[in-house]
Amino acid sequence: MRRSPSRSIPGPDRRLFVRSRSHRSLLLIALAVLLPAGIFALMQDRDARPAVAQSGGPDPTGIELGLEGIPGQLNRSVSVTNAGDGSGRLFVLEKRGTVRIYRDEVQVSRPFLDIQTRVADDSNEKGLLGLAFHPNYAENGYFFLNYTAGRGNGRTIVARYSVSADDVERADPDSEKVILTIDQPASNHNGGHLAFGPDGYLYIGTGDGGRAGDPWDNAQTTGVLLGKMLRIDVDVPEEGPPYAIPDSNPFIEDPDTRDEIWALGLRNPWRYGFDPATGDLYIGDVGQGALEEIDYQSADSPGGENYGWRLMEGTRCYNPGNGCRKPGLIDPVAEYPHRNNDKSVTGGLVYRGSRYPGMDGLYIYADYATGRFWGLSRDGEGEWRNAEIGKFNVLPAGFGYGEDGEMYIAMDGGRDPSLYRVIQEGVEPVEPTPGGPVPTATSMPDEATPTSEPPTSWPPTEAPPTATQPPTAEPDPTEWNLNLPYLLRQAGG
Ligand SMILES: [Ca+2]
Ligand SMILES: [Ca+2]
Repeated sequence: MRRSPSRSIPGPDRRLFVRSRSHRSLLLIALAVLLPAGIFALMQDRDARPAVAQSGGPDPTGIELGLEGIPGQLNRSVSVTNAGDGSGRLFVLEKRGTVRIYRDEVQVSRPFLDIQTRVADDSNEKGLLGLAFHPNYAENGYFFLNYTAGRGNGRTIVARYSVSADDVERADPDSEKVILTIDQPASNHNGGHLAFGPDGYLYIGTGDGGRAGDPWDNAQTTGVLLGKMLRIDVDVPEEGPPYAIPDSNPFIEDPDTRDEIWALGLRNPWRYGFDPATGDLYIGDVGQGALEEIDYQSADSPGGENYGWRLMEGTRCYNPGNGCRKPGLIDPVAEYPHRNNDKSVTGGLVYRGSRYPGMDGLYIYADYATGRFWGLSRDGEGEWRNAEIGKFNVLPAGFGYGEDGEMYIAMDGGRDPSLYRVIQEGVEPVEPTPGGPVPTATSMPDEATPTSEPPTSWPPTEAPPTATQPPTAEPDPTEWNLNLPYLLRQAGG
């Protein structure tokens, strides 16, 4: 049944602005001192979208990416992010249903959250897939999860959780408030990522529902939430509906289109992210059998983009095989073919750290199956440039920022290390200046897992990767990524 968020709720833009203005001002002052300008931009009032990106970024040609491993035991880690609370901690998602903390790049032994009993990960694309902390987490303790529940086809659940009242290293597993549920018609293509935009709204990427070729035409069907980018307002009164529709959503006047929809025509937007300096959105949309693509949306976009699937796969007609183009379809800004085992794009992020100024403004993304990385940016004329910048023996599953603006990547597969920090090979890093963000000790040091090894540069000791959880579903030959053991063998080289 169609959810009908109360349109009588006052306009979300105005309400949040008024309600939290004083808190926000204090927070902004504190953050202005603590955080690099890029992260600060993310915290701006939602009414003030960031300025449009100036075109021009580093030429990816000639940039050599490096990865520095951060030791720790992770089981199928798929995402990494920070809480924006000044603690400097990293939070890593494990697909089976746990969230783990790294403090000062050292793994804390106890999980932040364990909801394995609620999460169904009985096939490879199911599980605990996305995590986003509320922009005001430091004040309200809220964070949001995207996971699948129920065996078989199952359903997607987006839910809010809270940190414990008395322990910053523990979330309250009983605090779940379900925000949105989407029934899944097949076990694959569940999207899974979550991200707050610079406007303060929650962006939810949904897959087309699954199987191959979008047999239900979900991505182009505007009456369903599958195959879309959704945009909702979670800052609503506790007693009312769990979310509201932003007044500026593009289809609220269209009775045939769900109000939650921000953009459509996506197949499986497994990972996406906003440039913290500009507010531009980059979406990695996993392709069918031929092309992987990066979709782009400028910060000043009013929404409503149609990224083409299943009419098109990348820049080619898919269904129909000819004459698929119709007005308004948006081509990707970069694509790559299935070749040399490249099979599934993991959308990345724009590097905005302070250690490698030569990569400032470079969008970095990867192929999950081969560990090949590319850099993407625009030249002074606004033309997109794309180049391979590295290839590593890893399965890149999710990119995230540390609180200091540096970029981290969670790798699937269960090896130690499975978490990496991005560096620029052959370039001496600019060390953080005193007075920069300082991680705050808020727990006893003995809660941290001692590690015997400092972070190691790639390659680490060559222990073969092990599939800790063989998928139970029969691999569909058209759906390569159900076959994890195969990929792990590939990555093991
Ligand atoms: Ca599905
Ligand atoms: Ca597309």
